[in-house]
Order: sequence, then structure tokens, then C-alpha cells
Amino acid sequence: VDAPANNASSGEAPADGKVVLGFSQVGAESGWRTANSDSIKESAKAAGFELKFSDAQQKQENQIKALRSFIQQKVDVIAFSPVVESGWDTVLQEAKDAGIPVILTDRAVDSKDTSLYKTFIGSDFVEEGRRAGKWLVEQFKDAAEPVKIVELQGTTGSAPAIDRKSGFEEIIKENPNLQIVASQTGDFTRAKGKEVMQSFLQAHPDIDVLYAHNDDMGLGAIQAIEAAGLVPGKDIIIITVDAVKDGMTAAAEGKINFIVECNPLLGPQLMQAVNDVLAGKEIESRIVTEEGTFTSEEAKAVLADRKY
Ligand code: GZL
Ligand code: ZN
Repeated sequence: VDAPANNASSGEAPADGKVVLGFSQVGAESGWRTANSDSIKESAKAAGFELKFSDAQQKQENQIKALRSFIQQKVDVIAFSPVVESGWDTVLQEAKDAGIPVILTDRAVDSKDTSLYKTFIGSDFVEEGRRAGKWLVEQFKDAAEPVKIVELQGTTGSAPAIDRKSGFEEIIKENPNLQIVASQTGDFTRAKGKEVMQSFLQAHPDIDVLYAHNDDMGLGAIQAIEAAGLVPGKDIIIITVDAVKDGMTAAAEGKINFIVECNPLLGPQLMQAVNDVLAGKEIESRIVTEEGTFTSEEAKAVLADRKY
């Protein structure tokens, strides 16, 4: 028997009582993603929701299939983290036509029609890039010669990759000595980060700084740097984004010099938004998560308390 058709868009809670939430997750590519998935599963359980959870292995077509399946199953609310920014308008329109509200978490879409989703809960990735840039400008403010930077970008076309790059470049252009000599995607994974860093090291024996869009690519790059006989955090200054346990451990060891936090614990805010949407309440169209930054010393001081 199908769950009774819900008319959540009019804000009525579903007749059968148990809220059914369909969630399409990017994949399991990084420590951040694991922590994010755990937060969503734990929070859905705590909220008493039935969670239908799908892992897209970082493929957009798998996410679109999952969203269509949630529409077929007539879930009460759909939430997802879009692996890339574009190509969502058709399936989001299908959800809207089916009267199923959609909530974005973690990453944004570039749809012009913002009525296709109720809210976007996630970090300000441009600001994360600016924070990385600001620390670097400060570190090298007295540099009298070019500072050679290599950049490991996140997944091509994803909001964090696009925005972390633009925020960083916006700030470092203050000092023309700060030069990005190579920039390539490592797809947010350790394996790819290591592979691309190996190629950077072969092409540039003179690298001063690595800016990696997440800890996992930075940790992969550290393996390549050490294999090349160089000392990470000394011969090559390393900045990463996320501040997951493994990244913070490397920072505490001095292998990563500066980490910009990106909070994966979006579960509680998502479940609150689901309740608000089903209750027909107006909700903020943008919910920004709180997060900070850590030098090696600061990472050492808080490492024991880190939850993820
Ligand atoms: C950021 C998130 C990114 C993380 C990566 O909110 O989308 O994806 O920074 C993860 O670790 O793979
Ligand atoms: Zn070079």
C-alpha cells in the first residue's frame, strides 16, 4: 500500500504520522562525508523520522535516480547534497509538481528558480577560501620573491571547489608574489590527492605552498611529499579545509600548518528544517553553519575534544 499522498507543501503533517525523509548523499569520498552522513542518520533517528538514505558514489546521475525514486515513493520531504552545482532544474521541478518540498544541505545548486527548494543549509565556501588566503597573505607578507603555490581542487563543478578557489584567489591577489603555479582537481579523495601532488612535484621542484580544498587530498599529498624526501609543513607549507580528525591530527603534528573548518554536523539543522517545512512555517532561505580555523598549535590544543 502506498503511503497516502502527502500535501506537505500546504504544510500538513502526513496523515500516517511517521515523517518519511528521502536523502541523497554525494558518496563516501572523505572523512568529512562520513561525519556528515553519520550526523544525518543519527539526527533522523532522534527526530523519529523514517530515513531513506542513498549513496551516489559521487555520480550526479545516481543522485537524480534517487530523487526520482523518492518522488515515486511519495516521501514527505526530499533533502540532498548536490555533487555538482548544475543540471538539477528538471528533477527539482518534478519534485515540486509532486508537491514534495526539497531541502539542500552542504552544497548549493545554480538553479535560477529558488522556488525549487525551501532552503540551503551549509557553509559559506567562498569565506572558507578567503580565510585560507588571509592566513597565507599574513604568513608571507614580507616575501621579497615569488611564493610558488600548488592547488588541489575539489570535485570539478562542485560548489565547494568553485567557491574555495574564488575566495582564495580574491585574497591572495593582494600580494603579486603569491603565485598559483599549478591547480588541478583531486576529487576530494586521498588517493587522487596523492597522485596529483606527485605530478606537481615532478613539474615543480620549487613548490613553497600547497592549498588543498579538503583534508583528505592534503593527507594524500603529504604521502607524496614525504615520498619525495621533503618535510610537509616545513619544506612545503600546507593549508587544508574541513578540520576532520585525521586532518587535525596532521596539523597537531605540524604537517599541516593551517586548517579552515567546514562543519559536517548538519543533521540537527536539517531535521529542524524538515519539521518547520511540514508545519508550514516560513524558514530562512539560507542557513549558514558556524565554523572556525586552526593553526597547528590550536589544533593540538583541541584535538582530544574533536567529535569527528
Ligand atoms: C563541503 C563538502 C566537501 C568537503 C569534502 O561542505 O561538500 O565534500 O569539504 C567533501 O571533504 O568531500
Ligand atoms: Zn615551478
